[in-house]
Amino acid sequence: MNLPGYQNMAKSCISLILFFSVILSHGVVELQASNPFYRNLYTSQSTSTSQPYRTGYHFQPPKNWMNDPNGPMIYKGIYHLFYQYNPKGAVWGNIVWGHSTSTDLINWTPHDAAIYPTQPSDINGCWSGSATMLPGGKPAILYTGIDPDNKQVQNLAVPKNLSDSYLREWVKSPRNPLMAPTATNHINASFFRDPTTAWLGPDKRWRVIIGSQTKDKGLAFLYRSKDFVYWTKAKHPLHSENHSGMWECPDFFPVSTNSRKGVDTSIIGLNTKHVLKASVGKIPHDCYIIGTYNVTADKFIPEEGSMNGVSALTYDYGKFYASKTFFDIAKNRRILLGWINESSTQEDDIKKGWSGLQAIPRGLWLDKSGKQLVQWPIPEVEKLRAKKVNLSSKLLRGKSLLPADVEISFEITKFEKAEVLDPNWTNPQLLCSQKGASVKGALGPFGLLVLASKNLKEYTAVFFRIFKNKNKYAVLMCSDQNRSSLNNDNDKTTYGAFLDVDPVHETLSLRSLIDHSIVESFGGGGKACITARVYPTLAIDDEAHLYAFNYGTEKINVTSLSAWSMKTAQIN
Ligand code: DQQ
Repeated sequence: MNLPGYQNMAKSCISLILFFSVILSHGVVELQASNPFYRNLYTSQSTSTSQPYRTGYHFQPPKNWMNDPNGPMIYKGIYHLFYQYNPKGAVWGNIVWGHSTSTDLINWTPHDAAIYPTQPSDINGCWSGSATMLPGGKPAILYTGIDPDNKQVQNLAVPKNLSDSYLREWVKSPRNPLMAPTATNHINASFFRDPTTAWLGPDKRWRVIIGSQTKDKGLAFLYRSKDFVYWTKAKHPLHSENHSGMWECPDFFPVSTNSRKGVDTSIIGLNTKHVLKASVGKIPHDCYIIGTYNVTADKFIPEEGSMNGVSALTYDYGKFYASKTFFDIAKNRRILLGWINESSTQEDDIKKGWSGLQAIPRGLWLDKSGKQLVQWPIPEVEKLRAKKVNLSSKLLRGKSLLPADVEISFEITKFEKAEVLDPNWTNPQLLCSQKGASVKGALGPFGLLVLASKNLKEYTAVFFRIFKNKNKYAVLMCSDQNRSSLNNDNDKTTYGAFLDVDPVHETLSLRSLIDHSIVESFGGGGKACITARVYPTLAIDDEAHLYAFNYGTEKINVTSLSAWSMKTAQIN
């Protein structure tokens, strides 16, 4: 079955009063223990219509500001998420480590803040950092503290009580800070932060990298330690790149070359490659480079690519930043967590009393091409799937299917009329902005309209376009937020990515996790991810509809379509 054009679709929508509609005409479808200020940080907040943008299954604290995920780990079968949190308001500031735990990475229980300013070495803030499992299964956290002179320094905290699987209390090292800018090490005290999970070399020395910048060069300083307390800066950074600016929240980990299974951070060897990721503030995106790690020389040797520029490999081409992975030893997988910030104004954030979400945790592995990573929502999220709608009927209807999880696959049989990709069209985001969802093409735009009002005055379009590129075809994936809300104060930037899928021989798939004010989309089975934040004024709750569409001149087959409404997760 092919899909009807936009205008026809609009007419169809108006005539159909459905909570959920898929119009298909051609269908085959976050030491210290007891500072009372940092206790009871949370009072519950309702998710009533006065709060239409709070999520049903994406992690967020009950109120206030949240940014980077910190120190994710699994300890005694309990997953821990710490996060940058402002206990005093909905804007960034007063940063402490919020803390929640989970048995499935989807349902979360809140705890008191785990790490908050108590020492000179973190008196002005406890910024991002990571957890490392020391021998004997003892967790240790390295994090950035802001000292009395506003210098960025690195600190250590360890659990007060190892028999508490919830790791509720943390003790800071009396030797903090362990790593600091000095008169002789040439480190800029404003650009020295976000230690990674440490890895152990065959020489029994720990290594950790810290994000930094020298002039316009982004870099990852390397430190080594025998005891996790005394750290020495290596002569050379692990890696650096001119003109890439500050590298925030670096991450460095091995991936298997022959399996989707995760690899422990300290494994260096056969059948692995290494990934270096940096949150490049000036873009701002989480970019990564695939390469090999020579532990003897302590050098990362990139295969190709960069941390900057339009062709940089990026975890997510929409809103997704300061991410971090951890090795889930219970399920032999590497999990990626990332912060999704708001697209609304600061005034609106203050009014609603909160700001910031976490993406659904994603499994992450090396694609079989060896040239890029693949990400996919952890299967645990599927437990929230409730009512299912699938291809069995031409016109699909049900009660409100929002929040939702939607998977759709497309098949293209005729490519003759595909537009030719201009060699100057190298920037996919720009191309998506120029050729938004309402610009008719040949093979596309086709995809999903989500969080759409009945009259299509509001919708977010996640779609594909196919171009002829020499002897092959290029697939563009876009998320167009232009019509996402009648409120024009929001950032409605259009996002885009080229998707490494051969549409002649492969099915083109799209999955979108739709949750009130977030649309997290995965193209080509997770080869390209785009996350958007949107704030509809009409398409709220039962008035939010979902459509499949094709606004290209050529026929597109929908080979499968499954959509589930999602149960509400316990989120703090
Ligand atoms: N957020 C933290 C920093 C990090 C930045 C401060 C990235 O440690 O560099 O809240 O979002």
